[in-house]
Amino acid sequence: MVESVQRAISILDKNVYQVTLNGTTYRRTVPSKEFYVHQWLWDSATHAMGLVYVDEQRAFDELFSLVSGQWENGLIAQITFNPNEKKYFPGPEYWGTEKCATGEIKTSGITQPPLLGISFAHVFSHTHSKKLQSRLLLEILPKVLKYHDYLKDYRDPENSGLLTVVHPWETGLDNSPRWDKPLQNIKLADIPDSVKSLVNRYRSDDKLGDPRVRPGLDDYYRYMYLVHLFKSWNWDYRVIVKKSPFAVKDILFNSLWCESNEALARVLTTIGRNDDALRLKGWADETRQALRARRDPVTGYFRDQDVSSATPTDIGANTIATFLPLLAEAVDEKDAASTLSLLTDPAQFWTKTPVASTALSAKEFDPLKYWRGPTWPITNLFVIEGLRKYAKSPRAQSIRKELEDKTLSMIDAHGFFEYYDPQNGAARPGKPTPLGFGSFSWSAAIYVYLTYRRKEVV
Ligand code: 2M8
Repeated sequence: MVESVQRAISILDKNVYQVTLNGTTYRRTVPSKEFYVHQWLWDSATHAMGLVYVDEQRAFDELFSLVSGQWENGLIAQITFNPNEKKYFPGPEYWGTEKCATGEIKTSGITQPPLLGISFAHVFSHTHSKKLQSRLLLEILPKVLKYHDYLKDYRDPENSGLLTVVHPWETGLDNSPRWDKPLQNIKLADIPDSVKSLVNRYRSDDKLGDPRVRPGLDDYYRYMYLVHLFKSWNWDYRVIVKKSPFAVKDILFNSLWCESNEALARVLTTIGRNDDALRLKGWADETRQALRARRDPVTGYFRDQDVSSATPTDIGANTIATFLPLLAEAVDEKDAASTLSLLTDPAQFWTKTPVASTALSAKEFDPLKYWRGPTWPITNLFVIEGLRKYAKSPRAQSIRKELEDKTLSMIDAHGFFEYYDPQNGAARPGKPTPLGFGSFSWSAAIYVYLTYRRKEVV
């Protein structure tokens, strides 16, 4: 264990890089040098949550860099680019967002699940340095709050309590079967040849990674078509949210939104900003209510909704997203037992190395394919923190402890990879199953986080 923590820290150390832009020097951690060579929003939010236990300055730096590319409208992008790297497609030249971020800082044009508020609150409450605490409040908190204003204003224009995501990459679970049907709204025949040939020429994930486990070519055509459309609408999010052919109320994204508002409200209360705290608490409450209504009483699954047309439709795929409402405390006490039974059902999610990202019983389940079955430390982290919320339930707490143990031993035994075979925990290399990219920062950060966090709370 101690040795693994050291190995985790050394991966986080190897994946850091420094860059000076607009006269300021930034230190950031990339997800994996094998492919993901830029800064990703929810990866970095996770890195900071682990780093704060071992290096407060680096946790601060991670967040400082993350908010540096904030757009004028408040958006914090999925990717903040490293100007010196080329291997990732689509790089900065494909987004047409030069006017949106500041000066030399280049970003993609979409966002990712709003874990940032949770990460900020965690880093703030675990930072001992007075100087860093005050820098967190002065230099980072205003930008995180502005990001939340952006999300509420632009992504929930109808004030439903649920934010809309407009790209599978915004969901973080890019290739989840939940998006198969909504993506069918985009007909391949409608995608211009220029977009397809860009993908054909420059796509790199299937060259650097194993094409058998990555999203399909048609998926990539659609991903890049959405980028092309948004660019043609000048990244005007009033238009994008109204017209995007992919528009979804995602359960996972909204559960994190709810808990991020709660977490920030706690920080705001601590520093005496009670009105702001109430505003965010109000958003959390309305989202929690709206999430509750997304539970299908027959199956117990929480259902995402396709809102790209005037008649919203429920999305049927059975995935790990259904456990995220635990984190938002949106699973009523009367329903908690059935959610826990679903989670621990060995025929669905509780595999040898749980939690499978797609139910074993689902027709789309594939133990090796990107977000269609493998176990990911990041989603396990959310399930663990979700179970922690149900403190009064001994069953929830014993499942949580078991999942913490299993997640740590999976990483201990197989190394710090992007994801793992849910049936045996296998990863790369030297294993029969080639999974994901290696030396992965968030697996390392989560290892550190879980190791320390379990010591501080009962
Ligand atoms: C994966 O997503 C990127 C696009 O954002 C990709 O496949 O190219 C996802 O697993 C996402 O959740 C993650 O943030 C990113 C970097 O780890 O990789």
